[in-house]
Amino acid sequence: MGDPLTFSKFDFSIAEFEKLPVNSSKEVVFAGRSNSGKSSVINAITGQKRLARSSKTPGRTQLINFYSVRPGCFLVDLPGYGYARAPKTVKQNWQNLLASYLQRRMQICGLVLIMDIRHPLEKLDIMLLDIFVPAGKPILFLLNKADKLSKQQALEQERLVSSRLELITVECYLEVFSATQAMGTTSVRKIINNWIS
Ligand SMILES: Nc1nc2c(ncn2[C@@H]2O[C@H](COP(=O)(O)OP(=O)(O)OP(=O)(O)O)[C@@H](O)[C@H]2O)c(=O)[nH]1
Ligand SMILES: [Mg+2]
Repeated sequence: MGDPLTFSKFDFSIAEFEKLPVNSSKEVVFAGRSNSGKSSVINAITGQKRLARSSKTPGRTQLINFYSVRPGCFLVDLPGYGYARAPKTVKQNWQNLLASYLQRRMQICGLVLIMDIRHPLEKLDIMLLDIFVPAGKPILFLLNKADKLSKQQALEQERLVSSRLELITVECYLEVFSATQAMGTTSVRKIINNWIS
């Protein structure tokens, strides 16, 4: 039998957090800056080239996309943050809704925070962590686009991030990843499967 994640199917999109599904028991949330590779990572771990739409234009994913792994169990692809096209009031409203989703949604069983390995833990990533950490749930830090660095440089970035994660009080995982080269997929799948099992 193949990995359960490879059976993922696009289920639906919502534009507002008020429309969250009621028939959900588990949600793994994928968050990160715009263009960090969230959609590409979802494609890599599900082994499907076109499940989530990836794009060179930042801010492409405007909706919250739900991919079902099995009935009631979802991978949730959030729109990327840090893309400054929306008006300030719209962004503020969105941030408030995102915060209440991340803090109160019982179904969330883990957060995958996707970062470009060359620019990890930026201001908006830290803001997101400040919101999510109090929920006490596990976090997987994914250093994506590792193919853009040499092995040595990637290792240095991993060490740097790892030292900063010592301060985090919840269960943490750190993985060097490349969506384009499917690097790190085995360990990432293992962690997520453990969360949703
Ligand atoms: N070299 C390299 N490029 C990558 C990798 N992952 C994603 N990309 C590229 O980065 C760009 C953005 O990828 P997406 O997956 O669309 O990023 P996203 O975070 O979903 O973006 P938004 O939905 O706009 O927030 C695309 O051009 C991808 O091909 C990777 O591991 N290595
Ligand atoms: Mg996307």
